[in-house]
Amino acid sequence: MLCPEQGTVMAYDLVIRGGRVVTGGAMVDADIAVAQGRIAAIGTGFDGAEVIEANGLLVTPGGVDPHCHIEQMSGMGLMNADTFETASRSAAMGGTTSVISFAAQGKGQRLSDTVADYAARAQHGAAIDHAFHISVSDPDAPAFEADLRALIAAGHRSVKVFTTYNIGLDDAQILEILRIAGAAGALTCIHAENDAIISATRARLLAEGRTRPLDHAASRPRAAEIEAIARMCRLAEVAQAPVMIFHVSTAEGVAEIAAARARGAPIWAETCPHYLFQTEAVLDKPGREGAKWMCSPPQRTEADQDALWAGLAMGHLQLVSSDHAPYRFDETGKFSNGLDAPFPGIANGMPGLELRQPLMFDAMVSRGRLGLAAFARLTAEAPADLYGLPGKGRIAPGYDADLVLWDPAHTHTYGANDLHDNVGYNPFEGTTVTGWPIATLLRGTPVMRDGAYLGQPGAGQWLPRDVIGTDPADLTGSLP
Ligand code: DUC
Ligand code: ZN
Ligand code: ZN
Repeated sequence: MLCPEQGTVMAYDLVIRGGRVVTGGAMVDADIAVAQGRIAAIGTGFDGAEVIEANGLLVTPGGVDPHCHIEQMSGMGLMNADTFETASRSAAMGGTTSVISFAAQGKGQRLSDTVADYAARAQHGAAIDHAFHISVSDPDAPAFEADLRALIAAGHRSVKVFTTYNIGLDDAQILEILRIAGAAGALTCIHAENDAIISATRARLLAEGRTRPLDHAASRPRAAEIEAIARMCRLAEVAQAPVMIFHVSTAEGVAEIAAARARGAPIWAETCPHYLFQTEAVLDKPGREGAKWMCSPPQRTEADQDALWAGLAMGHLQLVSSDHAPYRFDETGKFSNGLDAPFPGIANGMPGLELRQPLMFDAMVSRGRLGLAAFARLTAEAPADLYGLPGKGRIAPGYDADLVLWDPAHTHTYGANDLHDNVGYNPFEGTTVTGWPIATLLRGTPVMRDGAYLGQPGAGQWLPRDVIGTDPADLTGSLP
């Protein structure tokens, strides 16, 4: 860095020296120079006030997890196990530096109050950078449209709606939200499952005495997802508003999205590690154990896993989020309706914030499925691009120095309770991954180093976001 007054060469604040760096879709052996929390240069021969030696390590952009539930009240009225403080710890330990979580509207609540409430929680506790999806449960709340427009204009550029659960909206309500959000430059994210199919199937199963966690999977037939995805794609087309389909689990769901995108519909979509790496078999455990893996939609089959991977490779799906939804395996979480509650009373979701990056690194980099550049694109660049996060998701001059240093040879077998969230179990217990994050830097400051958490509650920043459009160029993106 040149000091303007003296014309002398100054040291950068930090240099990451000698790593193999993923930048511009390629891998280069280079140093990264950091000044004032941003990447200043990529090259060789830099001088740094502080130097981190990265010989033999891979350097990837800090993970951007675009779908996690943190310190959130669920539709069942249950608080997540994680606060922003504990979720930040878990994220940093797993190589994630930015999250988009939810500001979840209560019935009758003004959206401005909802977002202020969640922003205060995050401001107090978050040690990593964050943004919010505005999760809508009541479009009839006071000042709804004015508040939504104002929040979007202020940089909250995504809205979340459900087609099911007790907070599901009907098609007319979703169309109206698409109209408002699309015109204001926000993306609408949709949990797409057909409510009538689920209600009828659940009622039949319960009448037959089928109440186990495994029966949860049967209660949410794949047709429920397929039908709702197809319908939401059509609504997006009619409204000409951009839509993100959350947590796609079925081959047919991928096909519906591919067909809609081929028609030019402004549709993007994500899947999650539990759909890529697990099947319905995880629910088939003695007693209530299967509740640990209960999520919606449920895990499916190996054929679906293959279709999801193919969908990622071909660009029909653009993102892999964790859908981190943390509930403890006790009366405070999964069993808040009692230890013997039938499956509809058991909280949905599992922890994944800390697992997403290592699981994807192992599959994509160590095992070679799609490769390192695609890993960086899927886990950081694409979520930053699609959700309008300027300065995030890339290792390039001018971007935030959000970096992960990986030891590609380190193997780790997950234990029963080795995550750093507040959940108390690991749904990937027994899985061995190759490739391990040994340092995570947020804006040039280590938040994890050699397995030690270094984050500071409150140091995370809220990320105002750019306008989200329906540019067809953004809809083509197959992986590098
Ligand atoms: N499904 C959701 O839709 N949200 C959170 C967790 C889950 O399993
Ligand atoms: Zn969902
Ligand atoms: Zn979710």
